[in-house]
Amino acid sequence: MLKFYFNGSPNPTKVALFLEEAGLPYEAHPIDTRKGDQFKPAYAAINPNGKVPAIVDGDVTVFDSNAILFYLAERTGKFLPANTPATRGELLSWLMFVATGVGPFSGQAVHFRHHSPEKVPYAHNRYQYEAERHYGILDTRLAKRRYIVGDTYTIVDMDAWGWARLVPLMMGDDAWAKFPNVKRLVDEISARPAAARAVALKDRHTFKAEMDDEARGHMFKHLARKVA
Ligand SMILES: N[C@@H](CCC(=O)N[C@@H](CS)C(=O)NCC(=O)O)C(=O)O
Repeated sequence: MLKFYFNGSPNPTKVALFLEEAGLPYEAHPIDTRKGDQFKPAYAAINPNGKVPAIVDGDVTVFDSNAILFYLAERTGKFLPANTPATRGELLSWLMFVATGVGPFSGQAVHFRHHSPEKVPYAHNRYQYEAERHYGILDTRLAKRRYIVGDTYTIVDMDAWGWARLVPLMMGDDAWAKFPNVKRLVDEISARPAAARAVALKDRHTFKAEMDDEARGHMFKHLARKVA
């Protein structure tokens, strides 16, 4: 059976959404990143990047949420737009936009807003600005269309949903007012039974809740190093 390595954070949760939507049977393997499970040798052999999510599907191993969504969509033929060259171009463009822009900038915006041990106004401003810019692009895209690519719900919507659910955590409680169309899509997806199951998956396991020195030691290894 497909093995899914996860915790309750945004990147694994979008993969959980796909697995639940597609009805694919899977074994859930918790990786407690606040306890350092991501660096254990058995998991490092699956994901050398030391992050979640990853999957092992028979003799196929895939890490990175975006790669996994694409792999699973191609493997099952589900949640892809119509297969025309033009739509494929859009699919790849928007998938990579989420993978290389929305995801990383969202992560850094959350980091410098909530987790940075020192206040760094320049970094905070840069990542808030870039997060806002990326969600603004998605919002404009969604102003005239129901889904990000094609006419149907696809992996690109799932990909964006993973982080977009956390817009208020990322940019403040009133941030949704700036992105009404993204909010509409997030609300539509979150109302799906598969999304409720994906979000609830983390509750079947007890993950370390505290972001204490142990957790920071595992997740923010740069703290132990001073670069020139
Ligand atoms: N590009 C990767 C990023 C994965 C990632 O940053 N995962 C976070 C959780 S959302 C993680 O594992 N953090 C633990 C750590 O940094 O040690 C993906 O989309 O899967």
